[in-house]
Amino acid sequence: MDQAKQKQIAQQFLNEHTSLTRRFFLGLGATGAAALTASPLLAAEPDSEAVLQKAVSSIETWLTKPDDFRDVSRGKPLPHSLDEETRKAVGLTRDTWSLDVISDPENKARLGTELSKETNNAFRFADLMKLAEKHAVRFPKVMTCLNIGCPLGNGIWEGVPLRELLWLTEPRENLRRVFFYGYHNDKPDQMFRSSLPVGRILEDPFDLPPVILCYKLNGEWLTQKRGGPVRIVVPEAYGFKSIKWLSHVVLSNISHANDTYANGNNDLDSPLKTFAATISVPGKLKPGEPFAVTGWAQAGISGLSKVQAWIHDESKELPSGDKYHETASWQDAKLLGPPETFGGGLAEGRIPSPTMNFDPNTGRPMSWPIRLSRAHWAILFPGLPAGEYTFRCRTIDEKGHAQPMPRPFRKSGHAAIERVSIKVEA
Ligand SMILES: Nc1nc2c(c(=O)[nH]1)N[C@H]1C(S)=C(S)[C@@H](COP(=O)(O)O)O[C@H]1N2
Ligand SMILES: [Mo]
Repeated sequence: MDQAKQKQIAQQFLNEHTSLTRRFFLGLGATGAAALTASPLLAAEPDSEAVLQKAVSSIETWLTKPDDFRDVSRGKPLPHSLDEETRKAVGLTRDTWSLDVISDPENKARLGTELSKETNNAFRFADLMKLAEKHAVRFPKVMTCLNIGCPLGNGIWEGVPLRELLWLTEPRENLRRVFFYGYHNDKPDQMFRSSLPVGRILEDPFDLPPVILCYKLNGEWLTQKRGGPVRIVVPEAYGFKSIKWLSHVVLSNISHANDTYANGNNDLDSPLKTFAATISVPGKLKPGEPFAVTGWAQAGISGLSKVQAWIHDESKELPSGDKYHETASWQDAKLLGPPETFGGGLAEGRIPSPTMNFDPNTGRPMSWPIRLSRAHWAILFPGLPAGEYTFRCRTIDEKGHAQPMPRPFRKSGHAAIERVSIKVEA
């Protein structure tokens, strides 16, 4: 990368982050701000703000640019690597896309009509746009792979509730599950399939956003890489439910999940976990040197009320029988408030209106942090004496459960408490 380009990126980054320290201090609120002036740490250390400023400047923007999502797609070749001509030929452009919505031949659901290429009435992009005029919704969601510890990206997803498509088939009886898959090079062994109970599609329990046929991300058409022209997005689920390059929706009377992800011992019904991890931790410090730690947190299905941190002196033994460190002296970190600009390549940096969780007039969030999305946090520490330490962080969800509970099982999604070593040396 040339220097000018690097400089431009750095400048843009600063624009998105200059308000972060303000977010930190303002977020403390009136009582917090008063406590802050009285804080021995800040009174004694005029450098603390600089320390914090430096640490928060490494925090990513709240939204991720579509191209910056981490990609874990399967397929040989990857469907998004196909050239335009091939994509046209296989229906992976908006003007060539079509979707079959059919009854499962092996577990038949009784439908009034099927929509398919075979009967020349497949569902097309123009049909989707017609439904969108009346039913389009937008919501923020973090995309996270069940098998990866870090979110792939955070976005504003736009689409039409999948139920609107189901109604077009006039379902009558024997419909218990819906499964879906995308373009997979016409090779059965490359098929990547996911499924949901029909009830989750028809209704949105506990005010969750609906399961959607998604065609936009952060206000722009869904790119090939993100699964365009159309993908499924399941708000509360791990990434494997959100099928890319959607080509088939199958209405079935099968009584159990039949997802490709059943292979590999994955927990298919596990919703997004609440958990935290670090972005920057100083690995080496001088004795008495104040320092800041920053990180992100995923607000899972059970919400996020707190991020906590704990520094353990390695010369001391950990109490036995406390595998999840429930009795440790955890300290509350500061959850950063909503940023002034959200990043992610939004046009004019504004959240499109309307978007669930955001005020349609001001474009500002109505509550924070937002469930099923990402949040950021920071914490300042006074200096430590020379020695070796372990920094740990965890979340407390809205029900008061500390990470990694209630499910510490890895195959239900990452929830482990992160550990980072800190060395303090003269
Ligand atoms: N068709 C298809 N859809 C897919 C996949 C795939 O391999 N093929 N991978 C899934 C998995 S495992 C994840 S975690 C998400 C990742 O979404 P992203 O690439 O937009 O980050 O896509 C899901 N959808
Ligand atoms: Mo995944």
